[in-house]
Amino acid sequence: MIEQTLVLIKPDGLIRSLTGNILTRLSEAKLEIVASKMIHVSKELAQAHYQEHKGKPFYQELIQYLQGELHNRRKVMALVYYGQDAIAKVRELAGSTNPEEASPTSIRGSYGRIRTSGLFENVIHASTSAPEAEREIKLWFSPEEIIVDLYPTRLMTLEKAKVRQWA
Ligand code: 3AN
Repeated sequence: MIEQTLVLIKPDGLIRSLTGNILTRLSEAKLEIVASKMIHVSKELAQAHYQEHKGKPFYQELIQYLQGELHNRRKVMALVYYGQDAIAKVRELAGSTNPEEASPTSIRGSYGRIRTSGLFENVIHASTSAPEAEREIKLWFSPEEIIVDLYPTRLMTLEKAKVRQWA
């Protein structure tokens, strides 16, 4: 099935200069990158992304982690990968959530670690299912930022909208 999936290179991946290595590993899946950007992650975005974990013991630290507060690196690289069985292929290359259980040849097995607090610091995020991918891609990207039409859109006329342009 042709599908799309969200990948985040988290602040630990960025501060440890792993971006190139991670993208090289992901290129083994022979998928197409149809969107990419660097983004400062607000608390609201981090909470929305990890809404299913609200209330878990590691939730507060997880939000701080995605915002870059644990690594003093307040940004994340967000990408959308597109192609045949994209979700499963990227999850396979990413490896298990727990870096100690992840295959040693996977991205998380190679680069992930467990903090002394117990939080899994696992370098990347990858969507786990088509509904999750849809929710996450729509959360992180607007339709104009993606070079293929993934989901239905609607045209809206915004009046008095202020947009920033090059001076
Ligand atoms: P995945 O990122 O593999 O989809 P999720 O969505 O269950 O896994 O977890 C989101 C993030 O929360 C993980 N990437 C990891 O940083 C952290 N996490 C998940 N489960 C645990 C756990 N049991 N203990 C510590 N951290 C966890």
